[in-house]
Amino acid sequence: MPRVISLILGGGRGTRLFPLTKSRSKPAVPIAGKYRLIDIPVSNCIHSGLHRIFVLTQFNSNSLHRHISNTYKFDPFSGGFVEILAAQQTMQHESWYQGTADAVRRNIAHFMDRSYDLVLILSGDQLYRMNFQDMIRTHMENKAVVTIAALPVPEAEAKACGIMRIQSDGRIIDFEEKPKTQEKLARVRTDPSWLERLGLHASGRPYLASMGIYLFNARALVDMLEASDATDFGHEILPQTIARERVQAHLFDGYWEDIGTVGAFHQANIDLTRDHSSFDFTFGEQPIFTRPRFLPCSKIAGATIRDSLISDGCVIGKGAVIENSVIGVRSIIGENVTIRDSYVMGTDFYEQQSALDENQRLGRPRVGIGAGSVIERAIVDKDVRIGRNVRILNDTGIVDSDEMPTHIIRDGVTVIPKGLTLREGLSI
Ligand code: ADQ
Ligand code: ADP
Repeated sequence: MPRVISLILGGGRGTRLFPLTKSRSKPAVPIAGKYRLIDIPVSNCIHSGLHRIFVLTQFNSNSLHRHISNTYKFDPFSGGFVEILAAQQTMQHESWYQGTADAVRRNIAHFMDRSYDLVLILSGDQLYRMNFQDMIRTHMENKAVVTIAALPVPEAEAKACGIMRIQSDGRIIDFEEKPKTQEKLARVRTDPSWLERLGLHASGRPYLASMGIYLFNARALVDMLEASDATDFGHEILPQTIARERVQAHLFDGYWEDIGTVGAFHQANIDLTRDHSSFDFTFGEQPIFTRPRFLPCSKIAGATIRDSLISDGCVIGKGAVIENSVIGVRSIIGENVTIRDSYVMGTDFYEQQSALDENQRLGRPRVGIGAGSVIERAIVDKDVRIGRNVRILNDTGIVDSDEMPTHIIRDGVTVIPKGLTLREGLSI
């Protein structure tokens, strides 16, 4: 059995998920009402029997640290751990990781003191289930130096991915990171019927995309990183390695979504509410783990709820209408509130009587969503105070806005940043 260390790339500066990453690191962003992004790759590792995991992130937020230390505990004899490696200023480096390869290079000392055979590198912003043992088998059987997980995608998605061409034995012979021009796309296109013969459902998906999941021979990875100053895997390390070494594709045909932008993140959450959603947190042989909480059942007074997920500890008032939405832990939703196509992340705490009295004295709304408010196509981050009769509708259909004092619109989704107060009657 090879000794494997898993590295989860927990995000660069987090600009694509801003403002969800304004006060927390990307792995700590809450998803699906009661989980955090980091739970997905960590759960996949645990189900694959890989219990030694580092999370590389730009900054270490309180919520990430608390979440990881309260959630992932291993039998002390197993040697398992989930540890955060946050970018930090040293004599040699400015504080930020300059890219994915730079993030790994700057942590070599942390993971190579234990003579691992293989390094599994994962993205922190993807929704999928995969048994990495299958990928390890592909890697070993083909005596590869690097193995890249790959799945077929349509042209619309190809431009945002690393695209490869392979031989019939799975060896990668060409790799183009995010091919933008028609000329580059044509060069890396693969006949779907040929991919079908390899066992993939590839109709209408003529591009074989990298899933951003890499398995490296540990020694080779360290040599590559130490011999160059390349900062990125997709743009530099992988294309350079293909010419010299055996780089293998591990073909994957299941559900996989990159949720690194506000639009994709919103859509992935809303998709979970569908009757036959492609990804399911509830069932399945490999549950996604998260932090256990001691929350009461949700209390719902005569609301109309369709195609929605309601997390633990919510209080939902009379006459509320909730459709195609995800309602996060401890959400307090007033009477006659309407929420559609939205992700309300919930709150970190319940306000006690003294806090409610203080709210009255200050004339500010309580944490939660005030009576009569209407919210559509939005993400309401945690601990937001929304007054009565607030309307979040983006009537004029703005796709991307500047950062406003109350909100920001990204990919047509209105995001209310964590902890903000929206006064009674406000209209967005
Ligand atoms: P992208 O996702 O666009 O493409 P990138 O922005 O490098 O590539 O992110 C990869 C992962 O690393 C993400 O989880 C990201 O948050 C994280 N990350 C980025 N910069 C980081 C930094 N400085 N420090 C720590 N973590 C960082 C990649 C591949 C493509 C592939 C897609 C699939 O480059 O080839 O097709 O993933 O989604
Ligand atoms: P979650 O419970 O969603 O996993 P956190 O662990 O980030 O999220 O949030 C719960 C935390 O919120 C508590 O552990 C506590 O530190 C913090 N918290 C609790 N009560 C309050 C409060 N009244 N004001 C601010 N933060 C609080």
